[in-house]
Amino acid sequence: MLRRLSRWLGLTLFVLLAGCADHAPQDYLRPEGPIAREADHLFKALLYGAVIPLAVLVEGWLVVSVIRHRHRKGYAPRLRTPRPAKLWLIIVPTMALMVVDLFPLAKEAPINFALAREPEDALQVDVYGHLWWWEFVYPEADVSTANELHIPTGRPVRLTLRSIEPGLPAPEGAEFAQGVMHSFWVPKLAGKTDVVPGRANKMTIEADKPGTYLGQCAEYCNLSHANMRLAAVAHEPADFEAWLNAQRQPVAKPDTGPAAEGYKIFTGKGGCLACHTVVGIEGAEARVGPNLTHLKSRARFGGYVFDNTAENLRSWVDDPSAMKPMRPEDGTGMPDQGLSEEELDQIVAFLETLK
Ligand code: HEC
Ligand SMILES: [Cu+2]
Repeated sequence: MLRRLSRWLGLTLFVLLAGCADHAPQDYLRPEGPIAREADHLFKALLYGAVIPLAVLVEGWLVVSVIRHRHRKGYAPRLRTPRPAKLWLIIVPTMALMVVDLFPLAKEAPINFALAREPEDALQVDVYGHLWWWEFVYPEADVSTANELHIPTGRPVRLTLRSIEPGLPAPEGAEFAQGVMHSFWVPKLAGKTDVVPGRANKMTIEADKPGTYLGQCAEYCNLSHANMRLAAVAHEPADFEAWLNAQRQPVAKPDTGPAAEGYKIFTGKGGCLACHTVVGIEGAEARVGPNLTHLKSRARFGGYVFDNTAENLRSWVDDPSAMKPMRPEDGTGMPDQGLSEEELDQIVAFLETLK
């Protein structure tokens, strides 16, 4: 009995201690920006003010009554609480919950939640949750990228989250032509916000310091949900402007060597133009898959899962579904374009020029 108990205790302790891990890139208990901090204050107030006291009260009551009545047979006795106390037990938590629920809705609430405010001077970014990757569009700069959301530090970034862009044609035969639900979550920068078909949900994120903040889709969205990660990359404002400027440059067409051959395949028999945008290549404007104009400026690809090496890119173009479960036959994900070994080398040589 004692042995079994200590085994369970050990296991519980182990799980609890795992929460103290130092290297936890998605630890929301260590906020790294004002929005996340505001949510953290609310969380801690509720945790210490309500959750822990209530748990101690209710669990304590339970334990005491179990011990006190342990010899009793049959059903547990009913708790005998005096009537007025019962009433307060209902009224007080109800009021507390109303305060917590309703105040964020009021514009000039005493506790002014940054979460509900439309910030001034925010950078606007449109976010689209695809199956299974994130598209980030900077409408003022006419730039778009995938899975890596670049932001300036010290400035709120207002995200408009949609599942599928209104009016954008869905891929032929797509099973999920209306889009599906996702949830955008970068734990150190903000709480999560659902991405819902037919809606444009808003949220604000902000980072104090430059760095890479990991996140992921937090709403089950079918096959490759677990492979739908992202990173928010925060730069000093000047560096951010430089990044934006670099993203705006069109690609130069390679003239010689395997890259030039790869360019021909990319724009021709490879069929890549049906799904990908490359600014600078005529007719490369499709947005079924990520914008590849500056593919190599990104650290990872395929939903921020794979290191952006030539080797990985080759395996990807060779057989995308072998690397990441997708169902191109149902219109979700990237199909195997049936290229030969030599063509694969050439197309990767071309992709490697997309700096
Ligand atoms: C039917 C549409 C379709 C075609 C055709 C297509 N792709 Fe894709 N591609 C996608 C989709 C969708 C993704 C995103 C998959 C994911 O991450 O879940 C993708 C992702 C990629 C990526 C990773 C980009 C990133 O940043 O994550 C590369 C590189 C790529 N495709 C190259 C190619 C090349 C080269 C061709 C032509 C040989 C091609 N694609 C043809 C749909 C397509
Ligand atoms: Cu998702």
